[in-house]
Amino acid sequence: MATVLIRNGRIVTASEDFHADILIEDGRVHTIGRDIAVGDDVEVHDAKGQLVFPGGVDVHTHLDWEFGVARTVDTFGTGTRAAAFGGTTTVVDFCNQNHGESPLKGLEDWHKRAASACVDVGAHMIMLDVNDQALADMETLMLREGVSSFKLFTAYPGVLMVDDGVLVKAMRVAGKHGGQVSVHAENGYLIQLLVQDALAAGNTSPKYHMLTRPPEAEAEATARVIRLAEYTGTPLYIVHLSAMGALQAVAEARERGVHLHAETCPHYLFLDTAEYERPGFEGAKYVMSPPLRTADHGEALWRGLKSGDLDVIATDHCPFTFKEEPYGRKMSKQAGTEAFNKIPNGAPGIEERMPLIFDGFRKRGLSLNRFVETTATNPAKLFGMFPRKGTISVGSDADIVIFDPDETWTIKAAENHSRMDYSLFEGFPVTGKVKKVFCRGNLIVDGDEWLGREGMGEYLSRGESGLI
Ligand code: DUC
Ligand code: ZN
Ligand code: ZN
Repeated sequence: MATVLIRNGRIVTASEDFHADILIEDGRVHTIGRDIAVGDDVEVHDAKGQLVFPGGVDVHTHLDWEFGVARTVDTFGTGTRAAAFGGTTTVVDFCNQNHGESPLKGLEDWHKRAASACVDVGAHMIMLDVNDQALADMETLMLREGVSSFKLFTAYPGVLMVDDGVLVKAMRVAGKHGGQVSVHAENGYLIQLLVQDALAAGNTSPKYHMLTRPPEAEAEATARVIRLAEYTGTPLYIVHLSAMGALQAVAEARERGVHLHAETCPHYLFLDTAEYERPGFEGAKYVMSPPLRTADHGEALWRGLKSGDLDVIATDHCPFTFKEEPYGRKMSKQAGTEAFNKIPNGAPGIEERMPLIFDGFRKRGLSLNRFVETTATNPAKLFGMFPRKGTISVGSDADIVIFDPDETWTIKAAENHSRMDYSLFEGFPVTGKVKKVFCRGNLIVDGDEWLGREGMGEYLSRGESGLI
């Protein structure tokens, strides 16, 4: 493996901001210092005038994933290549237990699909059928398989939802071995009722997805699961937080000292309910759960990022194309033309996250350190990958992004690298562009050129959930 020198860059981590060179050997950061002298055999990259930060860590993706009758369109190969073009070099993806099966079987299936990954990948386990054997399997997952986080749902009754007793059982087991429970927190029964009401009234268009999943459903479920975590003492992570009532519950719990962390996603920061007023079926592009909220919720989330009540920005990349062709109806929003509750639930974003957040943070006066912290360091710490991932320090994996903070460009789905035929952020002007990306010292993105390959990603056996 080549020895690599990145010189003259401005290195930004969650806590530092300084000019230095980085020498990479055997895929790891070997030396950080000024004016490192090397021989002709070393691959040198000049980062003068550029930022150099750790590769992004996206801890919320659904690649090649069967979701009810739908399936996400990106493979691990296409999804992680897109991630890399956007400056993300670590992905933690959701695999799931199937009803009546062991979660270990779910992980085995996931490994086959994940074999095409171009960047390093870990797995969270979605628990659906939490019987005694599954609880024992959770221990095996943590102790033997490197899966230290579990997702449970308080939404989708009859499909994904678990009751509060199950949540407590899972929390107890996860807590025994330093694991963590993540929760999709929306009140499933309230949503079910509102969906029935809407359909009975003949309201089938995409915007009813939003109208039947009100912020109160999220606020209630978030406050409830926080109390359960408070009782068990197990670290809790709220995924894709979108509503200010939910954020308030997080902030209050933190005041009480609850071991709790929360994630939001770029779409909740940059978009609002106006997207559901688009003509025809276009609103289906924005059908994800929780749905987009009114702009005041977005403003509250930005405040949460400033105050520290929100710790992580991840994508919830759950891609279904808008058009049916070429990947078929199962992978397309068109599967739901009959009614909003049949629209495959999820949206893309794996490639846009880092530049979009960089630009948003700059405009909102959040620091570069906080940008790195929320997009790389915190997720690496919370999900047991730090300091191998999420920072630039001696001994860390050389996952590094060279980033031009001044280049202005426009987001266009047609220029993205995933299989998706739309972007939630189409036409957004962005200042700040990924120029080069290294994954364990390998240059995998050089401008518009792809130098990586499918299968080069390694499986990340993760450890205990860390503190931040
Ligand atoms: N929750 C997710 O995290 N992703 C896709 C759909 C959902 O409900
Ligand atoms: Zn969810
Ligand atoms: Zn998700």
